[in-house]
Amino acid sequence: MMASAPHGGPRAPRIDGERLWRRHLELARHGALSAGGVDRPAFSAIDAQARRQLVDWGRAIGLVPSMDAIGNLFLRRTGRRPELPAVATGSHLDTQPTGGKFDGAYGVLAGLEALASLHEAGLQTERDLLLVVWANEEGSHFAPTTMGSAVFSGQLPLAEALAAQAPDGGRLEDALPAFLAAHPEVPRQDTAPPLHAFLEAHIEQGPVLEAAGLPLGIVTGIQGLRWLEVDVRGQEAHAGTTPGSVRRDALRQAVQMARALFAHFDALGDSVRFTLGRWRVEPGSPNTVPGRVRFTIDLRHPREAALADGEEAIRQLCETHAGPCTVAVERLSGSAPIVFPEGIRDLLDQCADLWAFPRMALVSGATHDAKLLHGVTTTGMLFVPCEKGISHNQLENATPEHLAAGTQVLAEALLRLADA
Ligand code: HGY
Ligand code: MN
Ligand code: MN
Repeated sequence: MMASAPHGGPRAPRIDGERLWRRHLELARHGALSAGGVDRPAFSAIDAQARRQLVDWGRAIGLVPSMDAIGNLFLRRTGRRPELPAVATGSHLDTQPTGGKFDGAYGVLAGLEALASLHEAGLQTERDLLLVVWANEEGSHFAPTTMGSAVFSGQLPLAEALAAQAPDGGRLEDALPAFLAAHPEVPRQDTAPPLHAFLEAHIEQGPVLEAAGLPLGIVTGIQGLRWLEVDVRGQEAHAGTTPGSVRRDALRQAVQMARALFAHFDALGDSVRFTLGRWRVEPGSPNTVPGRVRFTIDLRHPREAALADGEEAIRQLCETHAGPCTVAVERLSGSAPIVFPEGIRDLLDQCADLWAFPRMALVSGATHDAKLLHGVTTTGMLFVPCEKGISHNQLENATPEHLAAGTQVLAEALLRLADA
């Protein structure tokens, strides 16, 4: 059952945009980089520090923290009828290695600010409100991306997540206990709380809203995603004594595969997104012919069929260019495209109307925890612009006004959902 179509004026209290902006700067200190970005790896001590800061801010407005077995952090605001499924909002606090201040953090701080404004206005809702920090959304160290929300929604078994291995060989099952223990004041709560709805606010991480000159986007859906790894094996050899004609050079063949893959996907135009993000060359010595090369593929498209065709083309082209080496292509993870329910998009649109913010509908090019929550509850997303659409980059930037606009609409929608 969705919240009733908003009638009358806005009901949410005015949020404090200055406090919201200030908290982004304070949170960005945890993992601050010299060029203004943030490196806050999932499950690291820095990630735990940022979370402890959030728990302190939450406690100050009466939020009660808990954490589940994969490290998803929940801050609960009790409503008049705690027996009803809660309304949740949030995002993630882990970042890319050269991340920015806003990817993920905005959705968490916008949710905190919405709950703080209700607290200060003395407004209690029917349903509990839950602020959530999903663990390891980026997946850049321990794959897959959106790991915490995938475990919460039952789409990734906990045991499989714990078996995740980082490029340096470290296993999550060895790193997680210290991370969980770094939140001594947060009790464990392993049963997933039932949710009535989940809303996520996020920077767009693309150029559309800024180009349109709009402060807000109502997200219609999220494109599909597949992560693969290509593993090319040849034979290590002496760089000085081994003639090219007898080499089984894994890097030479991997480069030819990459060239063919770029040519293939370039020809498909801008609707497909194809990225070779991480290369591992072994043994990585200047005077030894590489015997093994592994490289990752991040493939995205709004249509599942195009993803399937893309994966098939990847497999064929890698085989074609294997030369004297062998090649294996492994699918690491993936998620199908989703469309958010009309009802929640309409509610967000109407709440934006109540606060007189112009907006547009758009698809998300980036993936988000809301995609995984889509499988277990009614989900929706709000976007605000970021400067030049730059993200996963230290230059990521947004304006206090846009962050406040998205937060105000989020607060209005949460209030209406929690009273439905
Ligand atoms: O990869 C993504 O789309 C997200 O930003 N982690
Ligand atoms: Mn994100
Ligand atoms: Mn990201």
